[in-house]
Amino acid sequence: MKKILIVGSTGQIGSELSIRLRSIYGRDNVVCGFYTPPYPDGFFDAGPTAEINALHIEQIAEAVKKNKIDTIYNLVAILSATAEKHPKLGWDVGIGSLMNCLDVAKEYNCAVFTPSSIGAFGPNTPKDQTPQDTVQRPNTVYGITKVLGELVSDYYYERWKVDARSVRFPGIISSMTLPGGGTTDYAVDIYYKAVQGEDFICPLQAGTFMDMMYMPDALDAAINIMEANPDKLVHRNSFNVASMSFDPEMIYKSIKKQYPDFRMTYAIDPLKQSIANSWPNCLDDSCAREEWGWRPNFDLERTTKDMIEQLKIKLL
Ligand code: AKB
Repeated sequence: MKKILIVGSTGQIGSELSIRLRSIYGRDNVVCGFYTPPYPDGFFDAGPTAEINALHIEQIAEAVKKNKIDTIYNLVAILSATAEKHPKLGWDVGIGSLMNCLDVAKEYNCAVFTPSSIGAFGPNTPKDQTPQDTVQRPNTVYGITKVLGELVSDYYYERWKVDARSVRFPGIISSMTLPGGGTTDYAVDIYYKAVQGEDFICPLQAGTFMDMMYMPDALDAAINIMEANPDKLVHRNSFNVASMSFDPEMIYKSIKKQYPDFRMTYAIDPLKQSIANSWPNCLDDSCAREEWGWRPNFDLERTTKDMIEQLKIKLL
């Protein structure tokens, strides 16, 4: 049975990944690292926890040693739009947590998952069916940290056999914990507004296509890549994964089927728009499909149905 440490377990992905990992590997085999409030409801009763500032390597090492950890999920990052406003913070947090996790993994023989992102691509990358191996010249600090993360993770594998693997996440849609500071956050916010009976002001132009993914598929991706047979992996850091690509008009129409009176207007956020313009429209994920059997389950319509059901329970 794996013994897992999640560094950054209280954010959008961590709050749901911890529940899924505990359901697979057992409550006591998943240690949730926490640092910044707010903490999810019942966080401290749900299983083992450890206070970890990811920039303090000795705190990660201590949790790994004490709990005999063999797999680290490093989910610490400052998302794209916030990182553009605070580039040094984006760099220090993204690279600091990555290097600390890799160095601890090297010393204690752990596997490491650190998400990459569609943000690891840039304006010169082919926009449609973006290949697995292609130009990666992002023009955001977030994207640069993600490319560096991919390269240095492969380096630790080649040089020291650290079992580092990852996927390039698209925008993740989920109902439990809000994302914060991302370019793709609008695709979560829009559902909250619809369910709360409010109008939605969209920060991105109609026609801005990006890959998106519903949380259950994102969790499958993060878990299945770490369970994949290493003999079958040609790539490691990092795999394109995709399930749906849409623009603001498409998600709006999907929600309007259930809320015919729902209204969306536009007030473009120039920073987010320029980041979105530099990212691909849709990725080719055939390598993930071939090398470790990646298959998503949620398209836009299924995501909309489930998101609205979950948010009605949460908000009404
Ligand atoms: C962001 O928008 O910054 C993230 C991402 C796509 O990596 N959601």
